[in-house]
Amino acid sequence: MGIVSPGFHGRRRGGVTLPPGQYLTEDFPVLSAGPTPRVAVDTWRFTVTTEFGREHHWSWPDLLALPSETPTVDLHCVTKWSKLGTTWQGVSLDTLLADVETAADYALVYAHGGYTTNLPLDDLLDGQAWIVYRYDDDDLTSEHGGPARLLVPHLYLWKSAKWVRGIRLLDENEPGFWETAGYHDYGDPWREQRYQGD
Ligand SMILES: Nc1nc2c(c(=O)[nH]1)N[C@H]1C(S)=C(S)[C@@H](COP(=O)(O)O)O[C@H]1N2
Ligand SMILES: [Mo]
Repeated sequence: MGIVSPGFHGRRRGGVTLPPGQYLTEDFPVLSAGPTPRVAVDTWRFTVTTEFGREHHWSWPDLLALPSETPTVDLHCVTKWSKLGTTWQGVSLDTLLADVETAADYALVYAHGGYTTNLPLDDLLDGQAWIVYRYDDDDLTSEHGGPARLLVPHLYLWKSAKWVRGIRLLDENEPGFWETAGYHDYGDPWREQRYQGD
């Protein structure tokens, strides 16, 4: 055998390499563990709480006033669909966390409706994650997490909490909703980390 590249275990389909076990879809499936919460922008607030208990808040106008980015990214759901080349608009977590003093290693993300998901803080930084409010040149629909959701495309899509309302920065890892139910703590699609032990 020759070169082992990151996509080595992926599947080639029409010139596209997908993570192992994934198939391509053109439509945009909706996956929600419960009912779709209707979150109003006039009361919307995003809160980052540090490991010291210090809170940082952003209102909807605060969020829209921050410099935004338009990432085009591939999505990989643990139920095996992948959707390539999706374009979003939102604020990078680098921007949101720029003035947040923290030495935490972990993040626990909170959504309206009670959903949570965890990831290392490093995975929210360096251009890897956004709070997005537009998809495909339209306001984000509530089904897909509007008015705003987290987007962390390098991990399985369950980490991209819809209807996001806050992030707690933690010294110790705390598993979220699916992670507590047996899904992988990290969830790297290229290493096919679907379930605990993968
Ligand atoms: N708040 C919340 N966020 C969530 C979920 C959820 O049930 N509640 N489902 C996750 C899962 S499993 C997936 S695959 C994606 C689906 O996003 P979509 O419905 O926009 O395709 O949202 C993730 N974020
Ligand atoms: Mo999912």
